[in-house]
Amino acid sequence: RRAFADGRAQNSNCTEIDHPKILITGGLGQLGVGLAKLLRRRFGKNNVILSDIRKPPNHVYHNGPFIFSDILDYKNLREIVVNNNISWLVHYSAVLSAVGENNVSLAKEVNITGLHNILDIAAEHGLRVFVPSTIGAFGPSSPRDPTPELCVQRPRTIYGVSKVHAELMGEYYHHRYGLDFRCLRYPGIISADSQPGGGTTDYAVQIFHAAVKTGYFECNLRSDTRLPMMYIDDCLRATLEILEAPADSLTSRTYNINAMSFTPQDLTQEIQKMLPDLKVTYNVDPVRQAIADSWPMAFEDSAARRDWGWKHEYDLPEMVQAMLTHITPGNQ
Ligand code: AKB
Repeated sequence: RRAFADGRAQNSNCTEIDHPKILITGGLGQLGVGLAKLLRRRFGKNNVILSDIRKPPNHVYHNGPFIFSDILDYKNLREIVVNNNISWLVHYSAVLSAVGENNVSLAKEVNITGLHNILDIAAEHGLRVFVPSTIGAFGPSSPRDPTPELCVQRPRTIYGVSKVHAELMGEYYHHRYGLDFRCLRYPGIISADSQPGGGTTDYAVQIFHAAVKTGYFECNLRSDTRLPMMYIDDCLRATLEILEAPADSLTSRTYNINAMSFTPQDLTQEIQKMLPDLKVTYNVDPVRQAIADSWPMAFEDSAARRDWGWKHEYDLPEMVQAMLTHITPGNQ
């Protein structure tokens, strides 16, 4: 079932690269719907299939193809790839850091077994595959300010361990089978229209909704916890850029990408410039705090800037402005 040939010769067809047929797994998480919108604008509505195991809200059905796909069901996944002539796969299904610590077996299943299915099917069918990694792939023994591309990676969460595994497996399949594996290590992503689920950086999204709705927010990280963050538009554009980058421009298959770093206190002060009545108190969650204390404070991303021209557009003030423009009391 898992045997596949060297994928190097497959998918070299120019038409497939110019007009890829793309499958996004875990499509109803924080990033899938936004990425589908961006990719559909670029490659055509019907060439981007969003998938998940949950039933989406109506607007998702209206915006383009959506199908059921369970990454733990190898046959189902393979059928989807074959029946839809998929050439690129964006693998967004994952259990995030805080939820993973509460359910290690689920995280192992989704983040490790699910990834194996994705890589095997991608190698078997010569797909280009994008898998996000994260600042969470580093740990307390990694240099934290800034964290370089190549350094000690000994994360202390199952999420981080599974993401290091994904980086290594993807790179191994690239060298062993010619799999076109591409990976970005995302910072915490800040988005207005979609909510993150179960991460350590979630506070940086929740604070905006609370600020607009009630003017009060209880933060579960210490006020001085500095972490790398990125506005969703930058994250999705980076993803499109690495997907489209010519293979010969890539000196690595896994890149850090960086935009800004801030603490809850910095973020509060920036939001208070527009919403001066915002009040923030702190009630630290020890699990999340221990995770955050082991993660990078800032990310070094010169390789992405050099190899494929990565450049972020949103720093803290622009991000706060964009978030408060999108989140109004009516669209909570
Ligand atoms: C999390 O907090 O778990 C994620 C991440 C930084 O990967 N947002």
